[in-house]
Amino acid sequence: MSQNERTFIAVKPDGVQRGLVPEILSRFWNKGYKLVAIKLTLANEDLLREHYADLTSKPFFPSLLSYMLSGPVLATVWEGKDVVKQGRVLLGATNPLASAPGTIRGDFAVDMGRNIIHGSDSVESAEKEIGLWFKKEELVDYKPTLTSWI
Ligand code: RTP
Repeated sequence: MSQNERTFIAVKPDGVQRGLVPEILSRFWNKGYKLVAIKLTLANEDLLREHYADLTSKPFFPSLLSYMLSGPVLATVWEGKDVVKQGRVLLGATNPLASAPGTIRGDFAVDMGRNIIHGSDSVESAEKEIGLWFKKEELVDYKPTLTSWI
């Protein structure tokens, strides 16, 4: 845990196409996290194979791959206290059947294969994922006035 912890959050292609980007950004912003990097991008297979390296042998991997390649992804990095764990709380459970109302997946998703958003599950995964999706110079270093009040 640290004040400057960072996490990687990606709005998946269904979340982008459904116009949920502003809603999702505002949930992280309003919670008190600082946006450090953001870009709309088309993933490619090599990137996704690295991102989901622990899932490549799973039976659902081919459909996960085509889902993630089906449209643009909004890749973001957020910074703040406990942002990895708190980010997962904001997302809700992976399976929308188990995700509570009030969470992003609980409010907007019905299908595990279209669950709108990804969030790093540990500080180590966050570091790996940020490095995969962003170049160092795309991470912006600044001091927002807001965070001193949180
Ligand atoms: P994410 O990486 O997207 O935040 O999801 P997660 O850690 O909560 O879940 P993980 O087990 O890493 O799975 C990654 C994504 O794969 C899809 N999935 N489909 N049985 C299935 O059909 C299945 N299981 C997982 C989901 O899109 C999940 O978010």
